[in-house]
Amino acid sequence: MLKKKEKYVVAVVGATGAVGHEMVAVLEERNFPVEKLRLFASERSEGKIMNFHDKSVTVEILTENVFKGIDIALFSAGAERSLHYAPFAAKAGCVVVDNSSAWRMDPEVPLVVPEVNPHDLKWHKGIIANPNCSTIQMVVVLKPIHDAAKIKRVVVTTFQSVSGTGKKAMDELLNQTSDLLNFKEISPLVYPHQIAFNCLPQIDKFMDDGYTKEEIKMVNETKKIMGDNSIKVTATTVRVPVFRGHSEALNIETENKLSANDVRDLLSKAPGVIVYDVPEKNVYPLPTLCVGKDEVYAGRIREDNTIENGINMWIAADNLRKGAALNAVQIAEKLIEMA
Ligand code: 25A
Ligand code: L14
Repeated sequence: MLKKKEKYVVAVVGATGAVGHEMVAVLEERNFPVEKLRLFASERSEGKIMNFHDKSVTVEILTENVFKGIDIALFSAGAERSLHYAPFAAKAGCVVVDNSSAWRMDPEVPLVVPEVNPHDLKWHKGIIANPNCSTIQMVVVLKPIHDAAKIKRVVVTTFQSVSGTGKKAMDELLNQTSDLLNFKEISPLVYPHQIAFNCLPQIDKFMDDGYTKEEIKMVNETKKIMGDNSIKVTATTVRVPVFRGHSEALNIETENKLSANDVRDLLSKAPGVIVYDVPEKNVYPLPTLCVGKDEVYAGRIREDNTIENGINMWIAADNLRKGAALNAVQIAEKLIEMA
């Protein structure tokens, strides 16, 4: 459990990665009460300097023994590192907010989006999981709809940017685009196919039933965060040649009737959501719009007349912020509030 203090010793594990960088930026931007910031990565990054509030912080190598004296550690160094190191951190009295998939479905570990289930933070045992980026932005809009009209089923298709995979994937999209425009040969490294000028209906590995792990994550994590196993979710997750910002097409079936205007009204009052929906002026959410923003943008809100109670909408959010770093920092802020 976190003890109440004026300021905290905070660590970012995987600080040099795409999400890690954003974690440091968000801690600074939100003026998180940091007594001391410690940054960890692999030996590849040892000695690198990163800035935090005009101070230089040197990146250290992550080992099992670094966690003594650290109050809060934000992890984003991949699932393997989280599986191995988070228990050492928890044992040393540090509260871990883990951005990987390692602990999310562990029944001993709360999976939290502060706008949806902050109450689940009460039962943590030292490790708290940050959900998958696509799940986070979806549940932020599902929650107010579920509370108002009980969701029966969601059909979601995602349009996910390459930054979710990390820096190497962003380099790959940039290099392939430039090479193809210059009539050069390309050879895919990070993704199984060319990502520039293409769409790949695969995110993460395939499972035996033909779904990808990313699709399964959206199904299971939604039920856990919403605290309701009866919500049916089916997903198709697609990688698109966008650097940053994930978009999703949602089809939502509810128990009780909601008009498109009811949904606009509910979402405009919901925390963390901006209704961005003026079709006659071509106003709808876009990845380019939501980069650097904290909220989930919702638009194209309309009734699905093929079922009794159905709503279609399009949402977009910054996957590195609300989908990862910001949600993790918001969890840490809630922990402080509750301490
Ligand atoms: O293991 P997974 O689960 O499959 O995760 C794979 C990748 O997905 C990203 C993350 O990429 C991770 O490496 N990722 C994981 N969870 C994510 C999530 N929820 C997620 N992305 C979004 N949402 P990343 O590049 O953004 O971050 C990697 C960070 O982890 C640090 N790290 C790696 N091994 C570590 C470690 N830290 C401590 N101990 C270890 N053993 C990593 O630091 C980075 O901060 P780094 O020092 O290894 O890398 C610094 C720079 O080098 C690049 N790089 C990475 N791998 C290689 C590499 N360069 C050359 N060769 C490599 N093999 C990185 O891009 C980084 O810029
Ligand atoms: O957090 O976009 O489970 O490749 C792992 C895959 C995050 C996105 C997670 C990607 C995801 C990532």
